[in-house]
Amino acid sequence: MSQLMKAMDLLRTIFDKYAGKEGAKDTLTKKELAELLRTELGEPEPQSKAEVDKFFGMLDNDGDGVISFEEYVTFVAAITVMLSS
Ligand SMILES: [Ca+2]
Repeated sequence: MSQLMKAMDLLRTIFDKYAGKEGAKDTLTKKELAELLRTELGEPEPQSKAEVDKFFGMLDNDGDGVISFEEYVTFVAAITVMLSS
């Protein structure tokens, strides 16, 4: 497997790990997103509700109240560009 394939596989694995915690298994709820941010990005705890709402609003492009895999990948790509520039 190429490094890029491995990276994409890892992104999917992390998404599935949190998306499977409650509700639909292929989307992230606000609670699941908060947990992902805290655990995987080392966000300090506790995050304020306003911070989580802000992140959630940035990710939820179609405004359906949950984060799809596509929305999550878009977010990860944006973070990557931010961190490397
Ligand atoms: Ca959405």
